[in-house]
Amino acid sequence: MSMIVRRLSRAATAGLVAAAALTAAAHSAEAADTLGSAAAGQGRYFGTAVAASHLGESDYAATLDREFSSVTPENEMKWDATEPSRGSFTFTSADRIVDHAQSQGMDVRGHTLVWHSQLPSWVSPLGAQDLRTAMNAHINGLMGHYKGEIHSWDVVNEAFQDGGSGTRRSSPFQDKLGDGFIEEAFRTARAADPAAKLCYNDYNTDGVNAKSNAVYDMVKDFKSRGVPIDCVGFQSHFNSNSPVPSDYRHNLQRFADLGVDVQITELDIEGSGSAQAADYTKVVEACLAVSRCTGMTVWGVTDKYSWRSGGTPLLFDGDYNEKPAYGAVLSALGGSGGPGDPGDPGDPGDGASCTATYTRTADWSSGYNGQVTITAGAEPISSWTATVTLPAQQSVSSLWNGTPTWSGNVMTVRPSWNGTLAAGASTSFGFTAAKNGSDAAPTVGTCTAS
Ligand code: 9MR
Repeated sequence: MSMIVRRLSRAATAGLVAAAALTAAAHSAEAADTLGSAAAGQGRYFGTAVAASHLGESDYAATLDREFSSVTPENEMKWDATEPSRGSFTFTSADRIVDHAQSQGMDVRGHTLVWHSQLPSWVSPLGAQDLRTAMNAHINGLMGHYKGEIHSWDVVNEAFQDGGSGTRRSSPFQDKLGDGFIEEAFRTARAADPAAKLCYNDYNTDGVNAKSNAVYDMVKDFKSRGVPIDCVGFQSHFNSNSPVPSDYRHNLQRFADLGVDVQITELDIEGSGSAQAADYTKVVEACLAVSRCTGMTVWGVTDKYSWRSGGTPLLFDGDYNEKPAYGAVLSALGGSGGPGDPGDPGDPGDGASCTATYTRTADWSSGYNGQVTITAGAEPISSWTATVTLPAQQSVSSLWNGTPTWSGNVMTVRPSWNGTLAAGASTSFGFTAAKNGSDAAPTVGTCTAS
């Protein structure tokens, strides 16, 4: 058997849990106007998925550390990352996240122990008995390493089929071990770390439907037979094809009524502006209306690193500006100091913010028309400034709906008549440029607002 590369129990060896608890108290006392502290005021955590590879980026880490009270490693605790070959555990990336979280007084959600996806190739060919042994060894290896350090574990992830039938999804575990694999995983998990909340986690179970009914029946059965389960995670990946269900709160409540906690585990909502903000408000309000909804996790810090980055589904844009959705969440959580309040640590200026995006609206051989759309953040604004850097050869012959000043090939544009924007509202300016041999796109810099 190969060497198991792990410390037996990080908490036991380093006394980190006690240290983290102390820092946690300081964390929530200091920051009264952040997602984490506002949620704490409601008795909830507010978390985010985190990638170890971004922790070294100062703006990423600053936003993470300021706003969130819980983290979920986005990929680093998955089977392929932690046990790439049988019996050989590697925790380097996951440890980085856990260490970072603890140094900031944040809690950690464990994601995930048994899942059909991101499985290393050695797992699928195993015969039934061997697979059972490997599954239990994996649970014991991971949970043992982090014993006492994880508030909730996604023990089994996405074991039910999408669509109308409410049947189990085909996977090596389901196909070889049968329906009982989930129960076995939960029993093994309870013994491995009795302090961790044990969750079943899935998507498209956010409203009442055949899939959520099947999960509901399983949880009910587990509770009636004493199979250890403490919580159900609702991933809550929403977009126009899968909107926030109108019976979301009702669905959370019916699970809670079975005697389990519910958690919103991977929240993201594609969209922008006030419509996205309104959807986020619905989700937060649903959780707050269910006393056993113990916390929410968004699936990433910034739009630019989201698994659905094209859908801009998160609370901070690619420049870490607070989006209207951020203000909506903070306010739904009862946060006292949203953007615009003096003292809001996320926005130390006057709270005004904006984003600028560029599109080419017309194109011909010697020139083009460009358009820059300015969108106000979570607060109304009375003015904005956007910079546009043109390729050196190009020159601008006319500009409308804005007032430019020039420094070399950098054009700084301020409003002409269109400085005042409501929260989340947009305006745009346009310009005609001569290519002079370069067809490259201009670069739009950070938008500033007042
Ligand atoms: O966000 C994760 C992405 O970086 C990975 O490439 C992907 C691989 O499957 O997993 C994503 O996270 C998923 C999560 O683990 C389970 N629920 C769905 C999430 C989004 O796909």
